Amino acid sequence: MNNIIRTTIEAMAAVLGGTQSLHTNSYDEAVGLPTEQTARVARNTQLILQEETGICDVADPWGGSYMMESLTDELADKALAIIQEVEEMGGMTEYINSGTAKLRIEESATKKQGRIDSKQEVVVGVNKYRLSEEDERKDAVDVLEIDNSKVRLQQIERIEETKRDRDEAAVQAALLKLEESAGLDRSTSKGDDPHNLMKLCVDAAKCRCTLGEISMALEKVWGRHIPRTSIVQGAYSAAFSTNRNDDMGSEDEFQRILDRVKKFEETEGRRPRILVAKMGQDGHDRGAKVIASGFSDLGFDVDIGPLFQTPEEVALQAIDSDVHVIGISSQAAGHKTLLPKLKSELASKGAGNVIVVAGGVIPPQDYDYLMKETESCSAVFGPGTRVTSCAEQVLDLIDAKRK
Ligand code: B12
Repeated sequence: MNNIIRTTIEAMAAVLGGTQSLHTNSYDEAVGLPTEQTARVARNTQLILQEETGICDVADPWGGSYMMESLTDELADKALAIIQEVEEMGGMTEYINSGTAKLRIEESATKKQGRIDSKQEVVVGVNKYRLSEEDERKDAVDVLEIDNSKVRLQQIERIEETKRDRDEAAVQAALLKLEESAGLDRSTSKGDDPHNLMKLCVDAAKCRCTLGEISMALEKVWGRHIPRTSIVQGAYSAAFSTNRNDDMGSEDEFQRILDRVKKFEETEGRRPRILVAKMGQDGHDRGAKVIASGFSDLGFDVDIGPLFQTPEEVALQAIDSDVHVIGISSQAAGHKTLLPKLKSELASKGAGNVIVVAGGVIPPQDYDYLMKETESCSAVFGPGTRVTSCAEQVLDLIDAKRK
């Protein structure tokens, strides 16, 4: 519920800054798709600002405020520094291809997680003023339940129906034009160019080509983008070593885990090893990267799987790398299908002893299904998880297995 207040402040900031287009997220954003009620609250946040406060009647309500003007200046300077870095690398395409854009985002996310976990940055209800577990349960919001197997079947049926009713010759012609245009070695970006890719995509969609077919036509020529997977080193731990005034023992906690990992290495001859993996059609990799970078700073040996793996591929990679733990990051609601599948893949390959933990956007009402009913993972770490405390729990799980 605190998110309603956060969204109001963010929306106000946008309006006061002169935004012309505004989207407000629902307060259950981090636990699932919005329900009708939460979507209405998000929409009404805008309406209240627009129709009850009068802040839209003034062009620049903060104009002349020293604080706002200097913050705006600071923001512009920092943005210009990034733009300059991009230019120096030869433009945005190069910046992306070199992996720098992704790295900068991941660095920033890891630093932010470090600041929150070390309590340098307060998030009310998350790292300060937390409710007891019992009160938290009472305060839980109703999360929209999605039956993903049903949705999958419905989507397959819709695609089959679309394919049945369309003009197949027109479809193939439209896809061929796309492929040809993708193969040209000149720019087609001018709107009146008959080979303009955007225009050809719109034409293809009008013939009812599916998104998969459209992207496959381009993939035939361009191949598939494979993002670099790297760990951001030192960004997470930095927040703990700079927060020396902390009275909550975060630095001690960090050191305690490092010592525990060191001890593990002394007795086992190797460090605890985790494979952080993503399964299914889920492209959200931020949580996985933050966890991988945080665990690495805490002394773990960390492997990262590529995006879009199948449960079988994850099981094989885990066996190949001889990991103690597989950490699955799930944000796109595939957890109830993919985690049980991973468990059976591991069992069928004789690797049922590998510990599986999961994290991400997993509604609390699914925890029992995953941990008890299907026993497909030993722990679930949802949004707001402190990397330090989940690393400790993972070490507990490994220790329990060793005994
Ligand atoms: C950023 C974001 C995106 C970015 C992703 C960029 C990227 N490279 O990751 C973009 C804009 C591309 C995107 C796209 C989409 N998104 Co999105 N996205 C988000 C958002 C706002 C934040 C996720 C995030 O990065 N959080 C920051 C990280 C650090 O937090 P975290 O992942 O929760 O991880 C923490 C814990 O969960 C835990 N954890 C996570 N993983 C693991 C793993 C282990 C092993 C452990 C121990 C712990 C752990 O520890 C972390 C630290 O505390 C969420 C909503 C939200 N507020 O969470 C929606 C959300 C995940 N997206 C959603 C949707 C629907 C989509 C789209 C389908 C939208 C669309 N129609 O196109 C697409 C799908 C893209 C795809 N192919 O998968 C939904 C998913 C709904 C659901 N699960 O039912 C969400 C929940 C928003 C919503 N409420 O509607 N998205």
